[in-house]
Amino acid sequence: MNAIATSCKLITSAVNRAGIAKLYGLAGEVNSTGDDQKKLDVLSNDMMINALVNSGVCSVLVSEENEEPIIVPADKKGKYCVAFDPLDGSSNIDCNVSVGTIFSVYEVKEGSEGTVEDLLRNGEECVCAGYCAYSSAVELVFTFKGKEVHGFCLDPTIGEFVHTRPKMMMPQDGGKRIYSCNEGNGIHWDKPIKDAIEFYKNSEKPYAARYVGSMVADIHRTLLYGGVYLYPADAKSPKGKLRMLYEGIPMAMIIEQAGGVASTGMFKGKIQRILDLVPDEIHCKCPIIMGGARDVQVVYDQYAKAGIDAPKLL
Ligand code: FDP
Repeated sequence: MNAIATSCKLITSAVNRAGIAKLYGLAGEVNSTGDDQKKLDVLSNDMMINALVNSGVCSVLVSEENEEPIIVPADKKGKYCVAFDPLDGSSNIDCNVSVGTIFSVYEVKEGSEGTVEDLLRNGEECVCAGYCAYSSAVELVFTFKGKEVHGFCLDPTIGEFVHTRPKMMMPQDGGKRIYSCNEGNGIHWDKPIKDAIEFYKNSEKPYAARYVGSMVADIHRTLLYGGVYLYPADAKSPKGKLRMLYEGIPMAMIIEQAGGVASTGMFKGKIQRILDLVPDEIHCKCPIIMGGARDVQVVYDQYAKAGIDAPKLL
């Protein structure tokens, strides 16, 4: 956690200086003075790998930015495996909209030397999950398996994360009526998802639409205000868009441990709990419907109307 917190501070500094230090743009570009320009997410990835490898407590790292897993050298190996997206929300980076870091942590299995198999396991076996939101303030939110969710705000005057949100819980009355999804994908959605969105819009108290397009920002708002976040499977993307190991599972663990619901919606023929999924490869995807029970139930009701077996949450 120290290595992750340090990485988040380093990334904060890079995000804050990105415009001035010319960190926007594509990796591989050469800037006006002929120096290699480093894209912000490549830089964030390098800093996170460096901090985690040198922490001495990790064996295997999986990053959104690296096709292959990173196996930590024997002299620095430890008992944890970390999957992360160093800078999530890449389409928002260059226009200074909120972005974030997401991570999940697993323990190396007994007798294992530390291989990718240590991460390809049921979401229930994740021991720690969290995210850091880089926005008007920097907030680190995490939880350990079976424990409460806690939030920390980075105090820039002392460079430390201060415990500002103990025992975070989603609003238990459902909170604000907000639905959050990329409606531009609506044409590809199945009927129950289309009907659920129509329900939100046309209910007696119509819901507000809010979609930043950075998962960390959208989930952070859902956690604090309530509502529902959806990136469902659809005809174009039958597995959804978001990555299971460093988006779906960690956010599901946080939402559930804060009293919410984290579902795949209809995925591979049935409605599943995200934390029951087992990734079949490190960068695999899963659909996501997560938020308060009141609002996830709306989606389940539409599935039930379509004759699909759907849970009753309320
Ligand atoms: P991005 O493509 O900008 O990296 O991780 C993927 C992600 O961002 C999420 O952070 C975000 O919620 C989602 O994709 C946005 O996808 P759409 O642009 O398709 O809405």
